[in-house]
Amino acid sequence: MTASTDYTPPKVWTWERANGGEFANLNRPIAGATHDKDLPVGRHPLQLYSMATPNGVKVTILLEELLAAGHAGAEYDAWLIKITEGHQFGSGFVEVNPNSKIPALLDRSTPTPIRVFESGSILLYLAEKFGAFLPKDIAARTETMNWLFWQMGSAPYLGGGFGHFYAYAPTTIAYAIDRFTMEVKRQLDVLDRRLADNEYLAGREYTIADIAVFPWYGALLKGTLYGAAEFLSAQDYRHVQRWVDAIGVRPAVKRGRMVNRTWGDPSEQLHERHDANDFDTQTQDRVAAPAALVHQHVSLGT
Ligand SMILES: N[C@@H](CCC(=O)N[C@@H](CS)C(=O)NCC(=O)O)C(=O)O
Repeated sequence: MTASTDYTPPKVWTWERANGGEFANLNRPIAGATHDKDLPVGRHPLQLYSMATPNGVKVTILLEELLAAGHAGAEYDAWLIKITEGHQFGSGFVEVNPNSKIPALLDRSTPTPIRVFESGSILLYLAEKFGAFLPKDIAARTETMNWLFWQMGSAPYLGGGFGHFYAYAPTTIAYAIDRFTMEVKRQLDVLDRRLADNEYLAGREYTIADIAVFPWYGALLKGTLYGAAEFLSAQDYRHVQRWVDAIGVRPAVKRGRMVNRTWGDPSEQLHERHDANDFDTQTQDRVAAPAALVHQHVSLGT
C-alpha cells in the first residue's frame, strides 16, 4: 500500500483488488450480483434479510416494538445475510436491494410483494403501514422525519469516515481521523443539545427517529462501536447518555438487538428469528465469535 503522502492520483483510476484494506474482499467498483442464489422465504408476511449491524438493528427493534404494541401483522422471518461472506451479492438479494447492503425487506402481504431497501425507507414504510411510532400531528411527524433523515445523512460520516479511519484503515492518517472526529463530536453535540430539552428526538414521543439513531450513537457512546468511547469523551454527552439508557432497557429493544447477531455474548445472539418464542427456546449453535470477527461485523456501517 502506497503511503498517502506519496500518492499522486493517475489520470484514470483502475481497480487494484489488493488496495481496499480490511474489506478488500468485499469492496467492488461495480454493482450487481456475483452469483445465483435465491433467498429463503418463511411463513410470515414480512421477510427480512439482514445482520445485526447498527443499520440492521434499526429494523429488528422497530419490528419487535410493533409486535409489543400489538401489531400482529408485523410478524416476521429474519434471515441472516452474512455480509462478510458476500451473501449480499447473491442474485436473490440483489433483486430485493440492488445496492447490495443489509437490511432489505420483502412485504409479501400485498397482492404483489413490495421490496423495501435503505433502513430509513424500511422504518418509514413499517411506521406508515402500522400507523405507529410516527406521530400523526404534522409538526411532530415532521420533526421525526427531520431526525430520521439527519441520521441517514450523518451515519456515513460516523461509519465510513470516523469508524473506518479510526479503527480499520491500513494506515493511520492523522488528517482523516481529526477531520471525522471533529464531525462526529459535532454530531454528538447536536444530539446532546436536542436531548437536553426533549425526552426523545421528536419531542415527547418515542419514534422511528429514536429507533434509527440509537443503534449508532448509543453503541458509540457505550464503547461497543469502534472501541472509541474514551477517545470521544463519551461521558461528556450526558443527555445522550440518559436517552441511550432509557431506550436500552426497553424489552423490544433488547430483543431487536439480538436478532441476526452472530457475535458477542452467546446469550445475546439469535442468528435467525422465525417465531416470537425463538428468543426463549432457540437452541441453535450460539458460539461467541472471535473478537476480530466482531470488530469486522460492527464496522460495516456505511
Ligand atoms: N444507507 C444504507 C446503508 C446500509 C449499509 O451500509 N449496510 C452495510 C452493513 S451496516 C452492508 O450491508 N455492507 C455490506 C457491503 O458494503 O458490502 C442503509 O441505511 O440501509
